[in-house]
Amino acid sequence: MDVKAAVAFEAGKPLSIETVTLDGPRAGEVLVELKATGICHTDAYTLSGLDSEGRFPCILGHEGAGIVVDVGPGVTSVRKGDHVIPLYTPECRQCEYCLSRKTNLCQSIRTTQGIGVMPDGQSRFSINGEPVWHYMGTSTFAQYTVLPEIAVAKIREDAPFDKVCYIGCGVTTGVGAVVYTAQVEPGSRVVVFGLGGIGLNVVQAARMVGCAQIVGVDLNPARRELAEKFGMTDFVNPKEVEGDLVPYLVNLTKGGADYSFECIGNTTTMRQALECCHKGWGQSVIIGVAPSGAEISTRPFQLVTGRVWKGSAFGGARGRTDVPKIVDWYMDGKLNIDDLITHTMPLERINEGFDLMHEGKSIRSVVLY
Ligand code: NAD
Ligand code: AHE
Ligand code: ZN
Repeated sequence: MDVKAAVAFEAGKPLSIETVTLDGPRAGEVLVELKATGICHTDAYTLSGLDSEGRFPCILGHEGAGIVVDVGPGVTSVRKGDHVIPLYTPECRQCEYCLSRKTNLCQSIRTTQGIGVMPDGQSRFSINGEPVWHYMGTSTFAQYTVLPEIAVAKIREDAPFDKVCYIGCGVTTGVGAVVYTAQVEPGSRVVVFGLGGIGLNVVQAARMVGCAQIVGVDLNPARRELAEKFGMTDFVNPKEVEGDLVPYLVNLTKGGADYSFECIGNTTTMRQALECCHKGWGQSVIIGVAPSGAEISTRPFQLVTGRVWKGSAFGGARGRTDVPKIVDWYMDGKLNIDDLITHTMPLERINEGFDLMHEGKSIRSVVLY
C-alpha cells in the first residue's frame, strides 16, 4: 500500500513528506494505522547524526498510538480493531532477558531493530523499490507501520490517541524510572536534572509516590511554572548558583538526594546527578541519551561510599504488561498528560515540532494523522 510518511533522507536535514510503499504484515506481524505520534528528543538525536545506530533513509518516530488494521499469519495476542501503542522495547515473554525478571530489555528482536529492519532482515518500507529503513522497530512518523505482535501493547478503547501516544515513550520513561527502576519510597528527596518531556514525568511520578522534596534543575527558567504545577518543590537554575552546583544541591537536600534522575543526555550533568546523591545510599538514574562515544566519569570513591549509579530504558517498564496500566493511571487522573502536550500539528508540519523542541518552546509536540 502507499502511505504518507516523513522520511529522514540524511542526518542533519529536515524530514521530507513522501509517499512510501509499505508491504503488508508477515507471520507474527501486525499493520497499525497511526492516529497520533509524539516527537521525542531521541528522534532529534538520531536525526542529528550522533546516534551510531542511525541508518538513513529511515522513518523516525517511536511514540505512537493507533489501531490494528491487519494481522499476519499466526498472530494471536491482538486482532483487527484493537487499539495499540507500538513498543520500541518489546516484550516476548520467552527470551532469557524477559524470563530473568531482572530487566525490561527484551532482546528477541533487538539486533534487527538496531539496523532498521524487521526480524526477517528486510524493510517493509520502500520508495521506487529502494528500501527505507525502520527506526527503533516502530517508525511512527508514517500513517501506517508494520510491527511484530510482541512490539504492541493493547490498550483500552476509550483512551484518546492524541494523549496516550506519549505513553509510547516519554510518560513511561519518566514515570517508570521512578516507579520501576528506582522504586522511590514515600518521603524521599529527589533531584531531577532537565525539566523537559521526560523530566516533568519524573517530577509528577515523584509526587505520585509521595516524595517529600522534589528539586528540579534546568537552564531554562520558563520550565519553572509547569514543573511547580507537576509537583516540583524547589527550582535550581545552574546559571544562578554561585560556586559549584553539587554542594549547593547537597545542602538544599539536607545531605544529598535519596534519588536523582538525569533527563538531559549530558555527561557533565550525569556526574553532577551522581555526586549530589546522599553518601551511603543515594541512587542516581541516567535516563538521558548521550552521543555515541561519550563517556561518564567520577571518582570511584563516590561509589565506594555508597552512591549507586544506574540507568533506565523505557522506565524499566515491560511494555505489553505495564503500558496498559499506565494508560489506566492517566484515565484515572493519577497522571497529567494533557498539560505536557503543548503543541499539535499535521504530519506536513512535523519539522516545526523539531524546531519548537530545539528552541525550548515545547514540552511535547504531537502529530495528528
Ligand atoms: P527535552 O529537550 O524536552 O528536555 C531537556 C531539558 O534539559 C530541557 O528543559 C533543557 O532546558 C534542559 N537542559 C539542557 N541542558 C541542560 C543543562 N546543561 N543543565 C540543566 N538543564 C539542561 O528532552 P526530553 O524529551 O525530555 O529528553 C531528555 C533526554 O532523555 C534525551 O537525551 C532523550 O534522548 C532521553 N530519553 C531517554 C529515554 C530512555 O529510555 N532512557 C527515553 C526518552 C528520552
Ligand atoms: N541507538 C542509541 C541508543 C539510544 C537509547 O539508549 N535508546 C533508549 C531509548 S530512548 C527513547 O527515547 C533505549 O531504549 N535503549 C535501550 C536499547 O536497547 O537501545 C545509541 O546511542 O546507540
Ligand atoms: Zn523517546
